[in-house]
Amino acid sequence: MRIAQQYIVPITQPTNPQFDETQANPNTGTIDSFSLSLLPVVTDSLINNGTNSQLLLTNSNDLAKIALGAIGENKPLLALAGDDFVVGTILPEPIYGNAGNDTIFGSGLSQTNFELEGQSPALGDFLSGGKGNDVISGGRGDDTIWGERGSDSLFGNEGADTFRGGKDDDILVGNGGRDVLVGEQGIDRLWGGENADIFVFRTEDAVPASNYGYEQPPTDPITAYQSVPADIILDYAPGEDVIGLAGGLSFTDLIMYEKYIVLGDQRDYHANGPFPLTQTNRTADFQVETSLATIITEGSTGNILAIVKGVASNLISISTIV
Ligand SMILES: [Ca+2]
Ligand SMILES: [Ca+2]
Ligand SMILES: [Ca+2]
Repeated sequence: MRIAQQYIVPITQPTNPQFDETQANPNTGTIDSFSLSLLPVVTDSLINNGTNSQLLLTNSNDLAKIALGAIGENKPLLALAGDDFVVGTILPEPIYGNAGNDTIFGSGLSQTNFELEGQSPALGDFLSGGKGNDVISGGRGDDTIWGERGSDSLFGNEGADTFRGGKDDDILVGNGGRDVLVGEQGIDRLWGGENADIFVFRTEDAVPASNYGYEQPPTDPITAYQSVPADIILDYAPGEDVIGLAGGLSFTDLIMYEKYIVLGDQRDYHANGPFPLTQTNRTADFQVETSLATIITEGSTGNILAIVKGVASNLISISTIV
């Protein structure tokens, strides 16, 4: 399923070319009024703490656009503490946000319109959010994106990307390419986007089934609303996407059943992608949606491994991941 174009880069267009660091809001991924072209360009010579094996930013809130070739496979960038805003280049780069609510773009961005620049490289970036609630976009290439601790929003963009959400409740959006999405701990929302994607689940991340869902669509959805208890796939494409079982689980260990679930806020569970991070004109009116869902549980415990929105159980393809 296609993810809307607006999710490719979750930041807003700058309205004022004047650079003003205080206007940046790495927590939400928004930039209110500075131009990307005025971001400090990070090169070897500008880094006091650099060594031959790594580049270090500071423990404050850093804004950094990496110079082409300044880091690479054997020389990662460590943003350290603070809410950092880091933009990489078209080359494959390892970037660690470390502590703080970081915003990381793996590929270069055009300086004028925030579109992805350059051609798709053969190799992708390794992007790690570390602690804190991070916003990470892979850009072009086959990226590896780890949210780690905190409620992270991870966007693969183009290429076959591999995600690990880590602890806490994350948003994983694969976009184009054959992506591998692993939400890990917490209640994660998963969108594969275009192409055949693999959603991976493990025994240790499963949650107690409680009494989730209904046998028939509730007559009064507002009062029937239940919060989602486990990882949920919002755009599963039958015949394309696959559920991958890790950690020794196999198809015979599963029990799958169908329920009607009442999702709220509906806008957070739309098949086309999450509510845009930068869209602030969200009104207070709470919206619910009733949907058929397949609940995938571990037979021995009854724990929920995953919820698949809008798809009957006989249309779901299961595969064991070694
Ligand atoms: Ca940081
Ligand atoms: Ca994080
Ligand atoms: Ca997670």
